[in-house]
Amino acid sequence: MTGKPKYYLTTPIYYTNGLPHIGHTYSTVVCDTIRRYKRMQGYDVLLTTGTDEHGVNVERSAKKAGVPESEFVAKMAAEWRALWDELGVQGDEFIRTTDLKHAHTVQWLFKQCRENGFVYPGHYTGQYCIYDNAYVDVKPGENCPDCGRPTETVTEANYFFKLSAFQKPLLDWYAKHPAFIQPEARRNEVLSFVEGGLRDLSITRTTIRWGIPVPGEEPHVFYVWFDALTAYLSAVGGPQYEKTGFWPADVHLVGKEIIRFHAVYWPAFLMAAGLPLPKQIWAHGWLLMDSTKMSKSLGNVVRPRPIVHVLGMDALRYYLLRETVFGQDGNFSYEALVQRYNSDLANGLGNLASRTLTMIEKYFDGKIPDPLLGDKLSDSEDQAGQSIRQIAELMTVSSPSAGLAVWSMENFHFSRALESIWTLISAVDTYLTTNKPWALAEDDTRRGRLSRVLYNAAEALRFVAVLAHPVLPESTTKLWKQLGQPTTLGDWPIDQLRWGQLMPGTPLGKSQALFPRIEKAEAIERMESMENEAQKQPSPVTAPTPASALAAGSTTAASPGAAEKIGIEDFAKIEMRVGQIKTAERIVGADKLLKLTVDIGTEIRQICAGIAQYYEPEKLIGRKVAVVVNLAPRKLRGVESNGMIIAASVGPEGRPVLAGFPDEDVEIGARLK
Ligand code: ME8
Repeated sequence: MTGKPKYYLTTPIYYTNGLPHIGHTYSTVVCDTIRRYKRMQGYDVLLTTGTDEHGVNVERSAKKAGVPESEFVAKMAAEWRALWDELGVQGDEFIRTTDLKHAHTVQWLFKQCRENGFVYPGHYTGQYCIYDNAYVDVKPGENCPDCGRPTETVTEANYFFKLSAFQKPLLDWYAKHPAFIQPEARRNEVLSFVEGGLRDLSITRTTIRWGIPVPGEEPHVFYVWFDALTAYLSAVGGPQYEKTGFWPADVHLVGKEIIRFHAVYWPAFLMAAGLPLPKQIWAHGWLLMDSTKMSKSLGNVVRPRPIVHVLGMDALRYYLLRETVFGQDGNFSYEALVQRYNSDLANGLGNLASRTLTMIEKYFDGKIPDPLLGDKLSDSEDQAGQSIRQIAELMTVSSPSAGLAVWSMENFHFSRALESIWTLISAVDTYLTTNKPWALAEDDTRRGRLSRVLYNAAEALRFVAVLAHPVLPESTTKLWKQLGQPTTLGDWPIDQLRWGQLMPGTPLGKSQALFPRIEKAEAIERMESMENEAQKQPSPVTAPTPASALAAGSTTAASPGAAEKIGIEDFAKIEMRVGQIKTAERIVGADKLLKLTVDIGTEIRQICAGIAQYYEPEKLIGRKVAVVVNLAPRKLRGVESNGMIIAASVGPEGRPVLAGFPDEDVEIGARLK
């Protein structure tokens, strides 16, 4: 046990009848951000995520896949876990509702509720939505009001939980804990639901086989919400929760459609068992696709993996937190995602870091300059430098005025926190443009000023690295190392961030592009084709293969997440041949693309290549290149491209250098293996 204060937060426990989409990613990334932020504040943080593996849906999906339920859920849970790893999510505890310790906790909680007189046997008939695993308030023959699918009339013997007994205790609790349900709109919704009266709940089933057995009452198994919600407690010791010290939870973060289960049922179950209640339930909005909720049952989903492969995990994390005001619904589009990537990450943070560090490398031999180095000129106080310092320092103040980074993060205003960090970035950009360090460097008598300007810019970058770390763990860690910082950024005490802690003379680390710029149409094309590939996967237990990532062309420097290994059989799927460029011309309106015709031995192909800024078209004619010939044809800026020319991506800006065959005059059409 550490002496640090504890902080426990949870994502929902996701259903395993499908693979994660970016709606799930959203909740999980938000939790991971909070986790990292709280850790930097000195808390001993525990983040629980996991999978909800029981119920009719899983029974059916497993049957469809032709495997036993236990095998099906094990594979699916592994997929969910792997994805969270790829997104940099630091889940401390991955709880599966098929874990033995969870079954014990559910059975124990039931026993407590029963002994306290809140459970009784009965019969229940109702309209049941098997897709949402819930009885719904509709007449026979009517569809589910939430997902629009048909409902089924179900009558069964089961155990009831006396939810009706908790109307007053719950209302009293909400009144005494006004921040219990967030945001305000959801609180009001729950209050009016409870004020309208509560019906007792059926908490066991005899119609389902795949569930946790009610001890001594077989064939009863637990109803999915009594089972699923209890996972939050199983993760922290179950009946022995006092020993771990993590219960009650600080925050259960959920999507708004499951607020009622969390803010009404869950506290009632806990009250009935005499257990402490969580401190807060936070219900965020939905990510929409064309104004409709993205959901597994509707099939209108976008998966995170193609985005991570093409733009990197931080790009997705940034977009999710920056684009939508936390609590409200937000729209997802590839267009807006790449736009944000290029404007805020590549041109904003990435460009500022590379400008500043390159100049320190060049003018100060790669060591952080000394801001107090004297000037021979009677240089007046560096007013602009002072104001950069002020902007940076304000970010760290825990006060609501001006939406500052730390305060906003503390209050889960993620988009405002990022917005304020980006005001610092653009202030430093302007600062460099106004002070022109490259011009100061020409004049030896201005060395003191040059030193101050670059120190200020580097120190501001250090602030950005610390403040943005919870959202952008991967790139800020790179930046931290480039600034020559030996400490672990994730453990850095955010509340102790002060101007001037960057030590002059510190040698910079190795420089590395944080966010290489990417051509919008091409990036969208790649993500969409990977997504299409993924949708075609035969079984839900089979993840998109790395080969599909390659075929979609995601092997450039802009693929920081593409570190998975592939088997030789995957590599063999890619057919690469020697081609010879016959014609090359520029494309009007696409300044990065060249339209080429390439002889690949068996035919002449039209291929577009993003090399226009680095190669003169006329000099390419006759050149032999490596071509991926079995890539599905696609349109780049409206021009059909039937294949891909291989090029190395060099330097921070990802300059393409064509792969070639300098040693020998190789035959056109020869296969590369
Ligand atoms: O409901 N936008 O699991 P689930 C934003 N097993 N968030 C979304 C989203 C979207 N379009 N789609 C899903 C369950 N989510 C139960 C939970 S908890 C004890 C049991 C997120 O797989 C959001 O957090 O359907 C939502 O509440 C959750 O995924 C639902 O995941």
